[in-house]
Amino acid sequence: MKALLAPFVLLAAAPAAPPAIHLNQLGFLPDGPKRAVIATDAATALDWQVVDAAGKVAARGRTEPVGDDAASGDKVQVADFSGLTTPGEYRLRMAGAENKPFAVRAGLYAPLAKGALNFFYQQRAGVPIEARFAGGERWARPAGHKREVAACFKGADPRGTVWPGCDYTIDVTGGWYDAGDHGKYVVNGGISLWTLLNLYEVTRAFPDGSAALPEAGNGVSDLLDEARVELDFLLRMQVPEGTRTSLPVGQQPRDRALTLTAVDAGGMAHHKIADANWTKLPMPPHEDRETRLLYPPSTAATLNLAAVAAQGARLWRTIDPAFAARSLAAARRAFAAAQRNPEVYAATAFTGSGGYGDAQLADEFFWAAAELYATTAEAPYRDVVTASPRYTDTPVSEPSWSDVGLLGTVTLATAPGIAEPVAAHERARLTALADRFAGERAQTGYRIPYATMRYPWGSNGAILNRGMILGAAHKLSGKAEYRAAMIDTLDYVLGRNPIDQSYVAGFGSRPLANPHHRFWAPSLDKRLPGPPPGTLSGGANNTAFADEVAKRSQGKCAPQRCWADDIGAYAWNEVAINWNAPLVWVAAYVDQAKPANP
Ligand code: 9MR
Repeated sequence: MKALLAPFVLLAAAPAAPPAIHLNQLGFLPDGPKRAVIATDAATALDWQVVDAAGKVAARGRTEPVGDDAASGDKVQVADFSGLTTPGEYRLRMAGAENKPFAVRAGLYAPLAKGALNFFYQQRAGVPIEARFAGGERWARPAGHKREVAACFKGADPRGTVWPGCDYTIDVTGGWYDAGDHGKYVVNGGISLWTLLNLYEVTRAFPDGSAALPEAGNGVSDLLDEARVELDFLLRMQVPEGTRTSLPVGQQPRDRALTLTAVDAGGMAHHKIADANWTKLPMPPHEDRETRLLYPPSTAATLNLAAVAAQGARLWRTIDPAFAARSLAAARRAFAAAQRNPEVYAATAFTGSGGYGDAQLADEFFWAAAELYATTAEAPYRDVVTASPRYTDTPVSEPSWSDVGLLGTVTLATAPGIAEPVAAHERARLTALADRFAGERAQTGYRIPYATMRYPWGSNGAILNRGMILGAAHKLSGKAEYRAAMIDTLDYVLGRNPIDQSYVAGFGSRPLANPHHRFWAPSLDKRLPGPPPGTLSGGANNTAFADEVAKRSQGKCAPQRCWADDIGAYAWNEVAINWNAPLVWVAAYVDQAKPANP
């Protein structure tokens, strides 16, 4: 008996792996939900305690077992301590595990929102980045691409299409660099700018003087000041009136030279201004000596310009009427140019920059028409909206740079002055989508409104864009559930994920440190700074193992684990304006919103 029992006792006594506690490393709002997700092999519920800074137990309870979660590869349980509302600094303890301290505090998200907005200042092209606005000397740098007067790509591209070039140059100085590269893309500038402008429309966040910007104190909202940097640039990207050039019309095979047709391209927008060849890392923007070229106009870029220029026109109408009028005129011209050239798909064979190619433009037409309608109340724009297939479909996913119809929906549902049948129609579609997202949480182990096994490039941006949709729905209804589900998106990016990672630099106990960026690159050159606080990583991606770091994990990582804090991991760990923008939106909205009160 003794002999049999001994090994059994040994086995039972072998220490089980302690549970891994994952929670928002920044902390929780006193009146917000508070949940940790626990990865553990334990078969039964675990007792937990929340202890305060003095070691006193402030809350206790038992976890709720959830089970195996395919997106993380974890077996998970949930500890819910939402009942803890007293501000303080706490730790969560259970079964021999304890996490780093987190806060319960009102105003928790104000610094995050401010940092996330400052990312856009730091990405500005054409102006020096000053220590006093950038958070310190280490982030200061001379102006990059200080005077950018560019010519058009001319000659054969790598797939043999021979482009005519153009007989003009354009001064396209300014705007924001897209990401870790120095391209400035109209598609992607559009959704990013829209997101900041929409945050202004919905919340009036960042009044004058509240952000760290050269323009703070000028009497205009700091959010509008930052947004105008990009809108000024996008307006410059418009093709001069009367320009005839040859462009690819219609869907064409992408593996050979495109057939070009002569068209009137006046009023269209160049797709991008970017380096002719990829530059190596690191590469502070002011040291970039690569040739910069304007790439051919596309219908998608043209509609991005139309949408945000129209949106800007209504927001600056009383603040700067001349600018608003110029913006609206540009939007009208762009929309007309897109109607004249509805099928010029972006050419993507060029080297040196990202493609942002998109074969579906119904959503861009819908979005641009929606913004023009919201600004002008004119029937022809309204008719384009209501005749669009994007008006009657049932949205099931979040907006993205290639799928922008929902941006129009948010505008039509929330902006003043929209005719009631249209506004009501779009409110219903928006809240149905928010309900769907909120409901998806129950299908996920980490309790996020994002139930999928396919994490795309920039999944953190996708998840936060769901947060933005939930926020717009909360603004309309005041439903506490929408705010709670938005907070779930912040909880995820700030550490409630299987790899215990805060994907945001400067926030949380394990923050982002080594994004794919040409200036924030200390792992390549110790003299260069790390990412400034508020910079968001693209996040887990199990759908495109494009870089060398990612390739090593192909077929080996659960979706939420396909990520590394490595500068070489550009498919996982790049930063981008379209991902940081919804972080600003969600953090600023949650900072303002009361649980059941829009
Ligand atoms: O965000 C873009 C993603 O959806 C695409 O799959 C990917 C590959 O084409 O490109 C991403 O955008 C990159 C852009 O092309 C260039 N600047 C950096 C962007 C973020 O990685």
